[in-house]
Amino acid sequence: MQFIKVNPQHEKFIAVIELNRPKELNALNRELMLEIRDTLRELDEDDNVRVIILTGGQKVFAAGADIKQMASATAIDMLNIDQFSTWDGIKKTKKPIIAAVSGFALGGGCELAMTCDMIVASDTAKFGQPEIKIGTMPGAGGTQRLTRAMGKVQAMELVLTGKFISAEEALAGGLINKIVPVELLLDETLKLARLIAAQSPVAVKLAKEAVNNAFNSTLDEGLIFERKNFYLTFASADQKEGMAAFVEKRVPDFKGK
Ligand code: DAK
Repeated sequence: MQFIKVNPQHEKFIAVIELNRPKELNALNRELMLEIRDTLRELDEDDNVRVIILTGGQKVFAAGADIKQMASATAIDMLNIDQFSTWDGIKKTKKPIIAAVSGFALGGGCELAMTCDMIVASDTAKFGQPEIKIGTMPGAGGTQRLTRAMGKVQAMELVLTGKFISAEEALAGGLINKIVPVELLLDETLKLARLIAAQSPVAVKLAKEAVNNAFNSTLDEGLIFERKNFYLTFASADQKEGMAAFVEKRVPDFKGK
C-alpha cells in the first residue's frame, strides 16, 4: 500500500487504517481511495476483524479530494474515472467503521468521515465542505449526509459558504460522537471500538444494516426491516450464548456464528 498504512490486528478484533499522504494533508487521490476500498473489502471478510478504525493520524484527517489531480479534468473524465464510485464500496462494508478525526476533515475528507458509522474527533478537528470556494460542490455525499446529520440550515450554511466548523460545533450539530484530547485520539477511539468488538458480530452487522436502512425507508418499512433482522439474530449461536450468559450471570463469549 502506497498511500495508506493498514494494521489488521492493531489489537484483538480491531483493525486500523491510517491515511498516509502527510505532505498533501492526506488529500484523497484516486489511488488512495482504491487502496481504502480494497482494504475494507479484505477486512470485511477477515473473521479476526470485528471493528475498523479509519484515521489520518493526529495532524490531519484529509483535506479533501486531490485538487491537483482533478483540476484539469473534464466532466466526461470525471464520469469515466468515477473515482467516488469506490465510495460505494465503503458504504457496503458490513462491519462498523469508526472515523478518528483530527485536524482538517474537508470536502471529500468530511464526506469520508461521514461515510463511516461513527466519528470520534480530537479537539483540533475542523469539518467543512469548501468545494464552493473552488467553483464546485460536494459530490460524494456532502449535501446528503451533512443534511441528515445536522439538518437543512446548518448543512446549507456549510455547503454554500465553505466555512469550517470546530469539533464543538460538530458535536452540538450531531455530526460526531464525541471530542477527545488530540493526543488520546486513537486510545479513546479504541475504547469505543472495544465496546463494539465485545458484542456479537452477527448482531452488530444486522443492527448496523437496520440503522442505515432508516435513511432509505419510511418508518413502517424500516420497522419491518428491523423486526426481520431481530428475528434473524435468533438463528445465531451468539444470541443463545448472550442470553444464557445473562441468566448464568457471566460474560458472554461471542463467536460470530
Ligand atoms: N488537494 C491537493 N493538495 C492539497 C489539498 C487538496 N485537497 N489540500 C492541501 N493540499 C496540499 C497543498 O497544495 C500543499 O502542497 P504544497 O504546496 O506544499 O505542494 C500542502 O497540501 C499543504 O497545504 P497548505 O500549504 O495549503 O496548508 P495550510 O495549512 O496553509 O492550509 C488547508 C490547509 C486545508 C486549509 C488548505 O490546504 C486548503 O484549503 N486545502 C483545500 C481544501 C479543499 O478545498 N478541500 C476540498 C477539495 S474538493 C467527486 C466527488 C467529490 C469530490 C471530488 C470528486 N466525484 C463524484 C468524482 C470532492 C472534492 C473535494 O474534496
